[in-house]
Amino acid sequence: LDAMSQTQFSDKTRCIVYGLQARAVQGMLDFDFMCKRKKPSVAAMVYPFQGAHYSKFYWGTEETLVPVYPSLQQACSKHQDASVLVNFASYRSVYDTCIDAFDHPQLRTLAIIAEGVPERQTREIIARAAEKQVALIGPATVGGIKPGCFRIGNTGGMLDNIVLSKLYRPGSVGYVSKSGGMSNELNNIICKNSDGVCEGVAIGGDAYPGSRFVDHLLRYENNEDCKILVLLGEVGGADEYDVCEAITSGRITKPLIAWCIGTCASAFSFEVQFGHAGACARGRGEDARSKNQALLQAGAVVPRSFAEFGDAIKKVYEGLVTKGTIIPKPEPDIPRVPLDYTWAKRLGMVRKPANFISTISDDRGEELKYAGVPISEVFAENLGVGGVLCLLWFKKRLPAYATKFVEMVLMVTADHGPAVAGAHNTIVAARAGKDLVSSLASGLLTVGPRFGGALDGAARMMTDALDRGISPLDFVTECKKKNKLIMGIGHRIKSLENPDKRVSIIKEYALQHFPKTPTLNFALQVEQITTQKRSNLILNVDGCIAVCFVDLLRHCGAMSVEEADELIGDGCLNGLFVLGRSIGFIGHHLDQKRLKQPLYRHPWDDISYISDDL
Ligand code: Q5B
Repeated sequence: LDAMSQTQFSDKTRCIVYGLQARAVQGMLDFDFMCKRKKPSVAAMVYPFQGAHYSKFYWGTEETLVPVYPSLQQACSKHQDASVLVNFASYRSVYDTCIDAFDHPQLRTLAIIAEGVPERQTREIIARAAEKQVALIGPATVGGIKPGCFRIGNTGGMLDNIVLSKLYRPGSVGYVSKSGGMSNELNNIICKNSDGVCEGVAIGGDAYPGSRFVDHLLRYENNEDCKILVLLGEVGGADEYDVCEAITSGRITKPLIAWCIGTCASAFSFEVQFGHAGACARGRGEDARSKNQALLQAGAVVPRSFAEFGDAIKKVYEGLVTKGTIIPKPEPDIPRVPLDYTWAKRLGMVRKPANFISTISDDRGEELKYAGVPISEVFAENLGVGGVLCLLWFKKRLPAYATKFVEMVLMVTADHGPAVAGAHNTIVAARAGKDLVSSLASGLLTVGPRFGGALDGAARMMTDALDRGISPLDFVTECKKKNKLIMGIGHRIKSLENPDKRVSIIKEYALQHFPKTPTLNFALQVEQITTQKRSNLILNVDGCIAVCFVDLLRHCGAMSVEEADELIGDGCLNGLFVLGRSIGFIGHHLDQKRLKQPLYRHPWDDISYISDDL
């Protein structure tokens, strides 16, 4: 009782918040700002799962940093002006954190928000708090609010509610309730029927609250700014009788308007358990009707029903104004606190152009979607990697022969041994101790016009010649005249004598399954001409995939020729090689790591050191 009676929140009260409760902390800071506090009420936060760091919050329109510490010990030693702990620890860890808090004498009040705290633990916490003279609010509570001074956590609700209930400036009514939800209702009722709230606390709905109605009412009795007391009790427990005793013994002298919720319980033929753990009449006199009767007899103002609660407050308030006990103060300007953008947007008050537009996937709803297709449907319809690629790259569902072709491309391009440029670089990077992503990136950065990156160029050159209607021979001659290599033609090791099996696989599938293959046919005629010059000037794997893909996109029926050409122009064909070969590069990286290969150094005898007079 002593500890509780010493508790007086002021506009200098500072607290430590246990838990990374960013929304609650922002709400407290917004309240502080509205009340024109000089300093934010939250001195620090405690979060044991990360090292010390800062968390960013708004202070009005500006931004401010609140330090976060891994332990209460550190938070307390750095912020010795903090006297309140707002404990958001869950019911699992709340006991340990409270016991820890009792070792820090600077913490004079603990607000315990967690619901479902085991009753045995709550009773131990209460006993330890009494021993250490620490005031408790909760458990299972939203907390409390002292307009103009201090707000515990989310008490009072959203900012618009704070404004509507005028909680940014003090009134003359002190209330205590069990329920956090009903405390919001009280804020509203009191605001409408008097000059507003002086202080309000929700003690929580558990059977063993850390502080009781009478503790807070006695505090309000001793607070000269508080002229009217309000009690909202409920069915269950006998704490209201302590209040009756305090009135009859003269410890409470200020007018008290009281009501116990749950009078409807008598309409049931059995004991009714209301929402709170403690809200069940377990013995005689614990029902709401008996308690209302006792409060009335003790001298409290008890209306006939909850519907008349506001009228009762108004009557008492007006009486005190007439007597001159309360002198209504002029209303200050309604403080403006900038609305958070997300909230304002939800209310339809603001809009802004987005910096990004994205149309291929959406993770916001219940289920991830690829181009509008829910992921469950992707699996139900067995779309496979090929189908997923078509959704994400082309935003189209392509026919089964096409998605199979995509998968074939990924398979044939997956690797071509350790000697090719990209695999070599991957291996060298892996052996230099680099991580997987770096080795992969090193390999991928070699993909270009000579190695693996000739697909886009091949598609462009062949379709351009085909669309212009020139013959394969004229095309080859034209390129020769312009000294231009034909992209997709030629290979370092593959030739007519040493044919590339990958090319035959791709080519044969396309000829067999595609509706039309004009670009492939054109490229094959070009190959006949170039191989006459040198047998390695074959249609290579890049070239073959490229021309087949042009035919696929242009003639699969899912898009127009223009759409297909635009996709190809945007580089999707080289993307196929990059994607496929990433499989191999990752394999080479893992292979080198598995083999514990040392740093690679190129041998001197494999480098021609040529004198500088060149
Ligand atoms: N000549 C690929 O050249 C290579 C000609 C040509 C007309 C051409 C070359 C080339 C275009 C790019 C291309 C993809 C550099 C290749 C790939 C993936 C890979 C790789 C792997 C894998 C090979 C000798 C004579 C010269 C040239 C003429 C050559 N290419 N004429 N059009 N395209 N191709 N790249 O053998 O008169 O004697 O001066 O750049 O499609 O990267 O496995 O290794 O899976 O990893 O070094 O398959 O063809 O021949 O340059 O000495 O030229 O042929 O003008 O004529 P070579 P060069 P001339 S697939």
